[in-house]
Amino acid sequence: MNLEDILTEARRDFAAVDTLPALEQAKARFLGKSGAITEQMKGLGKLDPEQRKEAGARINQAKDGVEALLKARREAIQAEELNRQLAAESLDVTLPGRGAGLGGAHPVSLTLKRIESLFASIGFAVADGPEIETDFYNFTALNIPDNHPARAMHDTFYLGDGSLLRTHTSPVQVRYMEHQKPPIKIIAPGRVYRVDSDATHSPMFHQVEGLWVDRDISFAHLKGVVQDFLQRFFERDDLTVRFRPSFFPFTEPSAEMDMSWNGGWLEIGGCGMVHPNVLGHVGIDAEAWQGFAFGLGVERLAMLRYGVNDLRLFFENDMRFLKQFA
Ligand code: 2NM
Repeated sequence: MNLEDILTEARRDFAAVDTLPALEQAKARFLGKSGAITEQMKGLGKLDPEQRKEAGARINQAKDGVEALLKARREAIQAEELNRQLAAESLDVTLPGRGAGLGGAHPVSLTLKRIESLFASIGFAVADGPEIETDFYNFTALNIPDNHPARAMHDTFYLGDGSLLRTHTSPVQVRYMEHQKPPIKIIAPGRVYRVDSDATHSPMFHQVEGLWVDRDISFAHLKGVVQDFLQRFFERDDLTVRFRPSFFPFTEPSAEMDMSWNGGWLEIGGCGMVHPNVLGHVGIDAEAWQGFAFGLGVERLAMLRYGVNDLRLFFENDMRFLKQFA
């Protein structure tokens, strides 16, 4: 092959490839160990010195030509690859965004808000306090002494350092009574924790407890407050409540509360007159003051109001469920 043809062929072969590895293979056909240029070099030995010098110069010139073609093609391929990459990675910053999804309050939060506003309308303030509590506020101050079997009833999460997750919101009321003189009229809504987890129990759930301490507060006031609340909460004027005798260490007497529901009765919470020992712990004279207290389950109220049949739906955070409350 003459040098002219080699250059023509190199130009054509280099133009035919469009990747760097393929270009390297094409290069070998001209500059490799048995490439066309290399073969030309090998032929020089057969020439006499005069011809060899001249032929050598022409071969070197052709070699420079091939290398120049190679360099130009290599740079072109690199530029093409860069352009391809830039095109693939490009993004159109002028495209409209997807838009922010509109969220909504969780049904338990909606229920807490409704509870707070209904109690606020009859003069109850909202109190809160720590979810990590001491043994004293969660138990002792509530007339549940050390080693009392009532502590086992509460399935407490202990935190190792002697603190615990509150099992009810009563410690909020204890702390409030420590610092506020009667009359006291508060609700304490919030998270509470118990070692309990199955279809109808969550280890974290919400309670709202109410407390009204004043002179001559009686069970009749308790019944009036709770019945009025439930009637307004469920928007049912004919709703009634009844009490069944029960026991809590922090109230005496104590009762379970039922409300009328679809022709029957549904247990809805517990209540009682605050035990004189509890008032004593916070320095309130039980001869001069009486109080009632009650506790309601917030998820229970939310399930009944919204017709939710499985407690676990409140904690799974499935968007198909939550969207229905937006
Ligand atoms: C209930 C049932 C009965 C209650 C008692 C107190 C406090 F702190 F005043 F003593 N707060 N809440 C109470 C009483 C809670 O829940 C089922």
